[in-house]
Amino acid sequence: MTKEKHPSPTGGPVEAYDAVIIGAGVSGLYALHHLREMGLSVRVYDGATDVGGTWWYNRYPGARVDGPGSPFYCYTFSDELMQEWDWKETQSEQSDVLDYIEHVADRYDLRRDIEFETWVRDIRYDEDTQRWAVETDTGVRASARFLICAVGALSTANLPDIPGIGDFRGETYHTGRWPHEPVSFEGKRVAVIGTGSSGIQAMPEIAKEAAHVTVLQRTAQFAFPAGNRLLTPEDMAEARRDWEAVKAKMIANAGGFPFEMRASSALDATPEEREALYEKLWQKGGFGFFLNLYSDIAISEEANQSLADFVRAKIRQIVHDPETARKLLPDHFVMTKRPILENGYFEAYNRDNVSLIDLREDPIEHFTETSVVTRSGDHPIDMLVLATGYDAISGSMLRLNPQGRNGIRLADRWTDRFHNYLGLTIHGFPNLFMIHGPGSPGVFYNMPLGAERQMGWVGNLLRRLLERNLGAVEPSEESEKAWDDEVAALAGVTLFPRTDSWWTGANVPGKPRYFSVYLGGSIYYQRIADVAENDYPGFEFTPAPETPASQRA
Ligand code: NA7
Repeated sequence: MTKEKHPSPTGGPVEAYDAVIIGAGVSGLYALHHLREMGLSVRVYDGATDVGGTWWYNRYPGARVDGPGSPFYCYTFSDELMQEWDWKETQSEQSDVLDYIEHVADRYDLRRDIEFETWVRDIRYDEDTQRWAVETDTGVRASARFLICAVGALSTANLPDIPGIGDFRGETYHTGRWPHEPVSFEGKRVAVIGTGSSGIQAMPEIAKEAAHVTVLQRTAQFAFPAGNRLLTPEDMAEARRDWEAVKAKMIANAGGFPFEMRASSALDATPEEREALYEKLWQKGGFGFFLNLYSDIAISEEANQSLADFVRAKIRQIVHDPETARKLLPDHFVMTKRPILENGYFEAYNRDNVSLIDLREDPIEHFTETSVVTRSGDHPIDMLVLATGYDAISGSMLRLNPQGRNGIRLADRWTDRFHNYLGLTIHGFPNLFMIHGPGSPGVFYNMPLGAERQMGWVGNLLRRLLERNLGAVEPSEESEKAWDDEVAALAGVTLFPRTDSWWTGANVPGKPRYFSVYLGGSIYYQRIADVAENDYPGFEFTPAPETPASQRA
């Protein structure tokens, strides 16, 4: 199938494709590769100047993989790719991950179908032609039968609305929009707002150079030693030795990584046994900490408390000033906000040039041109780093301003819940597919592998449409409701919904407040495979209109 140009009813030319993909990050790149292999004409739009998505944007100092890490944060579709790419560290630096993604783009010649520096600002479905109209900020307009939204679960910056923040005249950076030019902290007084993964990674690096760093903390966090280490040639050889078996393990694992998880309960161990396990894992560091934990840490309050107490004791041990240590002690259930891997975060508070303001005791009142003013007084600063996170999971979808059948707006449908079916599709939005959207395992799963598996499923559904000459597919409202219940039931047995986090939408004022991630990646992939095998219950198919698709731009 080929790309065609047709005149647009409003003037400029409209480029017509079988599929448009929004986003050239980890998911969008795989989607492009997959749909190309199917023989479809595809165009990708991305606002950045190159591939990488979140790895292109997040260039703040200290940015690293903070998941299970290399070498398994990778695509699995190509054995050659695995064999030829050598990862340097277990917790790869941002630039290393970006190198890998760029290598994938080169190797599969992906850039030729990507239009960079092109923001999609509007997507509209036309029921008569069964096509999506895509409007961009550069004036490029496209039409496509299928729309793949690979827009990232963590890409719409959450900018705090604090009185006077716009008046501050010093340099201001959001960690997720970090400049490409080097940023110098030398001799500067820097305020960092936010103590999630980004703030906790960035602060110790900034403190090495800055005159002073003031951390403005809203919620104290549990953070664990990253245990980053170099990967040796032997490590890589071992990872590749039986790649087929490794892949099988990744597929079987709940999080998409080739690790065994401990099945036993913390409550079956004595306090001494628990302490010994936590200490062993703490000394080793890395995401393995969480994978090797007791299976009920995020389920049982008592089990949770045993780990929370252990980490709080560690914080007290590491941080010399008792008052600072007190402010750093988290009081939520451990693991129920995104667990954080740190590289010298707590130690950094022992430096003379780092201080902490607990916003619960001493809230920000406003900014001036040269300072941040909290209840206790004025703190002169030269630079403001906003490590304030994202309108996660749903924000990037809504930013596309989607309008489905009959002009229905996604913003109007997603006021109370992020209604969806299988975390992939939305009623009223035919032939639109989300990768890592709400209702999917998304951020709880190995992102490259998850993108491959979701796209594999989407590809099969598209094949069904094409082979049977069907025009469009969308889920029923009932199936969305049932899916929502399923997501809620899985979350309901855990402690996750009981803590305010970006997983529950609590970090963005006015957002629906519920835990919208499908817990249990392996169950999820079995579920969606079953739906495909049973001929797509929960979906409604519409016949293709008379006119051939190629003339329906
Ligand atoms: P996170 O994890 O959402 O962290 C954002 C931090 O910013 C967190 O400490 C927030 O406090 C804080 N925050 C947000 N808004 C404000 C305002 N208005 N005032 C003060 N503090 C605020 O984002 P990250 O970028 O660190 O990490 C995102 C993910 O990227 C991470 O989980 C990894 O998966 C990779 P809160 O906890 O909401 O009280």
